[in-house]
Amino acid sequence: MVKLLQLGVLGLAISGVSTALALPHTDVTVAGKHKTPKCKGMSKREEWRNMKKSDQKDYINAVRCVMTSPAKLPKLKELGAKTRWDELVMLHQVEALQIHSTGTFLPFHRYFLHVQQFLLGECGYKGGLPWWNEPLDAGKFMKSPLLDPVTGFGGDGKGIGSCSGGPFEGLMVNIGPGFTNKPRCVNRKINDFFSGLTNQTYVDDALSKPDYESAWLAIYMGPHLFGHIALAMMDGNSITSPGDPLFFTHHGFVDKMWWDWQARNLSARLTDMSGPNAQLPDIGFIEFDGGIAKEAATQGWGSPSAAMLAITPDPQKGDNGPETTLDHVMSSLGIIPDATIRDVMDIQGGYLCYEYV
Ligand SMILES: *[C@@H]1O[C@H](CO)[C@@H](O)[C@H](O)[C@H]1NC(C)=O
Ligand SMILES: *[C@@H]1O[C@H](CO)[C@@H](O)[C@H](O)[C@H]1NC(C)=O
Ligand SMILES: [Cu+2]
Repeated sequence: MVKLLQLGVLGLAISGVSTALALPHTDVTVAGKHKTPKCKGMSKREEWRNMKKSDQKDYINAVRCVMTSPAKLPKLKELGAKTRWDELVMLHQVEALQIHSTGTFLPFHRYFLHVQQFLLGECGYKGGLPWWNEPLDAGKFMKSPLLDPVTGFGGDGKGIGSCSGGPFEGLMVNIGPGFTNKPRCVNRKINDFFSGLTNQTYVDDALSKPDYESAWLAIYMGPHLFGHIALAMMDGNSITSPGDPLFFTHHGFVDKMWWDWQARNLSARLTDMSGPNAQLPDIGFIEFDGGIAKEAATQGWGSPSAAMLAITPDPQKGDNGPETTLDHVMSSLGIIPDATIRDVMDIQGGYLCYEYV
């Protein structure tokens, strides 16, 4: 432990020096400011409370539009998707056992936000995605401007079904919980003990990790998980929590942590990828006891149907083995074209063009 800590401090000291030495790489400047000629327009991801009121409104209206636009993809409609938003949630549901507790967790969710942005674009939204700086609200999510019932994403869930109300009042999500599909309101239940654990201490801990293997695990088991438990979005369900639009601001925070970690040693970390590409049957979700089969019962989410399995991508596609590589192919089940992990390693690499501000 002590050894690791010392190494961490040493790593930071070295990092200051080497950034200065890295100047000859013309496409890399200091501390996360990564300029690349591959991006023409740069999408700005602003922290929610720094956005203009009118931009916040545009974003919420675009989300409502996706939630009320009819589903388009025949295979997803057959499985129960009624809206474009349902298709997005179903993508996360179908692939749930290969995108959580795995090396693909961070790249897939980066791609998933890109898919969400594409769908918002169908509704005419041209702005960037908001992200949520959760440490600012640690221990007091209840009072966060994001949970404002009028100007935010609706509030803490109320009454039967824990509906969030606010801008999503009356809208239904038809995917979930788990591998079942039942219409539900946007719902959540805030717990400010767990929101306290989204504080800077755990963010800093994750950012100090020396390699991707330890970084994804620390992000996943730390701030990512604490935020999910604190919000209990969509019945607190790990498989279909993206039904609640707040999911995407939480995952903006998660994605930014990965990018901030990458930016500390960009030359090495634009290619650092590892970890399993699917859950191990005996382990399942690492945050729960028991393997995949036991969790299906204890978490009450059941198992994917045969029809669902028939459209589930091969988690080893591109990897040709059980280990996640840069060639790993990510699929959105036809919402947008497939992409590889290599495509999303750099948020300004051409396939993606955005910055956190
Ligand atoms: C960046 O990563 C490379 C490869 O792991 C390593 O050799 C180098 O020392 C790292 N630089 C810093 C500043 O940590
Ligand atoms: C974060 O929460 C942990 C656990 O309650 C606590 O030990 C730590 O001091 C907190 N850090 C900050 C920066 O508040
Ligand atoms: Cu997820």
